[in-house]
Amino acid sequence: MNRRFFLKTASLCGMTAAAGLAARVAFGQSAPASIEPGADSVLLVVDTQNCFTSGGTLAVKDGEQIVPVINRIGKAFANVVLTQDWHPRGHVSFASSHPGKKPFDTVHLSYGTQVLWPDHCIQGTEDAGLRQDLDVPQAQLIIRKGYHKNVDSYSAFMEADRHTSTGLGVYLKAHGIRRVFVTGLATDFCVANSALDARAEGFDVYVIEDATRAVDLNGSLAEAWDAMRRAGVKRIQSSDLRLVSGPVKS
Ligand code: VGL
Ligand code: ZN
Repeated sequence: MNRRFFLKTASLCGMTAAAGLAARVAFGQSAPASIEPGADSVLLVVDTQNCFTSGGTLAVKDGEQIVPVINRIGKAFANVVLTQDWHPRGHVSFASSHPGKKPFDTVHLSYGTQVLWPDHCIQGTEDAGLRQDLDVPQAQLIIRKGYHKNVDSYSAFMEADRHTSTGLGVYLKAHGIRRVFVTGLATDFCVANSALDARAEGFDVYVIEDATRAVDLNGSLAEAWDAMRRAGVKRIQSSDLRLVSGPVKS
């Protein structure tokens, strides 16, 4: 599977009070709603599309339940970036492109193991559209990914070949962003890979767990959380955010 669980475990010894709070948050224990998104923060809304929600071609269980959570917290972010999984017909990640294979089988490609999916999120179709109930009108950028026929891209930052950049890291840095708050679908694939790559590009990264839902294929969800923890991604809930009312200054 195209997961990259290689980053070193962070040391928990000798930490400051602030680091202690961060660690409690990272381990999902209760903490005051103390994380306040600011002008240095972006809300990344990953693949919140019809294809990944009820009635879609690759529906994630309860996927649509994240939309009201994203809409609520979105109001506290001046900076919002959306992504769309955006495949051409005959994409290499589709089981239908590999004779004899079925969805959720795997194949070996030049860049590693690829999970095969049902045909999904085909460019320009209603299925690939963003959820109509998603309400973050201030979103300033939509990154489309997975549009190269022979390369998949779970991550919003880097394609599965591990060297074709989407440009998102450079874009965020050019806008003074230091903290990335990740939401969307699916926790164990595009959300996790985006969070890991955001860390690799030097951002402070939070995954807002209740604003994500998972596929959970053969233990992929536990494995993804473990990799994110080891990489220093903070696992938080939307209730951990201190949402200032009114427009955020930037
Ligand atoms: C995704 C499987 C295939 C995702 C995209 O958005 O997590 N998962 N394509
Ligand atoms: Zn896809």
